[in-house]
Order: sequence, then C-alpha cells, then structure tokens
Amino acid sequence: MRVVSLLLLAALAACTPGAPSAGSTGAAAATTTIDVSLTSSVVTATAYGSAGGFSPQVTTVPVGTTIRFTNVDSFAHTATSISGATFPASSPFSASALQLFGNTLSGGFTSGAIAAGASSQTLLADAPGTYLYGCFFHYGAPMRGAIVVH
Ligand SMILES: [Cu+2]
Repeated sequence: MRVVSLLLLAALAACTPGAPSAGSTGAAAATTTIDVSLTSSVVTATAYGSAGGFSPQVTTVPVGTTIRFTNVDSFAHTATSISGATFPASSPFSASALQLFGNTLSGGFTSGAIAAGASSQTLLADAPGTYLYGCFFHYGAPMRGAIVVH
C-alpha cells in the first residue's frame, strides 16, 4: 500500500499545473490585450492623427506577439484595420467591417462587432510595421488606435 501511494504521488508531481508542457519548443508567444472602451476614452494626438477609444492607443510589441481586443464597454465595437500611414479624415470602413476576418496584422483584419464584455479573435503580429485600426461604429469619435510592431 505504501509503495502504491508513493507511485501515485510521483505521477501527480509529473503533471503539476503550470509546468512547461512536454514537447513545447522555446518560449510561448506573449499575448497583449488592447482594451476597447469609448465610454472611458481619452482623445490623444498621435503621430498618426487623433486616437481614442482603445487603450493603449498606441501599442508597441515585438514580432511574434499575439494581439487580442477586449471590449470593456457596455455596447458593441469593432477593431478594423486601416491601410495607410495616417488616419483618414472620414471613415474608411464599409459594412464588411462587421464580418470577422483575418488572423494576422499584415493581412488586414476586422473583429466584426465585439459585444460588451467579449473579445476579438487573436491576431499575430507577424511582420514589422505600423498597423492602424478603428471602430466601424465610432470612427469619428474618434475611435482609432495603432499597433507598432518591431
Ligand atoms: Cu466603437
């Protein structure tokens, strides 16, 4: 009986929660969360134009990071990519912003409508560059942000 107990303990120790899983290669990619909230928005001048509604408004991450948008507001928003180096004066979005698309920053993306309390798909910061995005519903608020990948 004593031997069986010791074996059981050894087996439990081998699968301690939080231990690196067998077969993992290198460090796991970090995930960065960008909070989405128009309610608590502070409009800020950035190198790309007025930003707001996302926190941080400019997110800087290394290549390989995973990005996720989490809606901490009480109503729906999107995070939708914008091409170009500065925020256009008027909304660049069409209704396609509401159809979830993309899983990399370089390929373009839209979360679709993220309900209150929900999160977007994850997006891989796959290539260096500056990636602008905004909210389909509140672009003019302004509700816009940038991700700088280095
Ligand atoms: Cu919005």
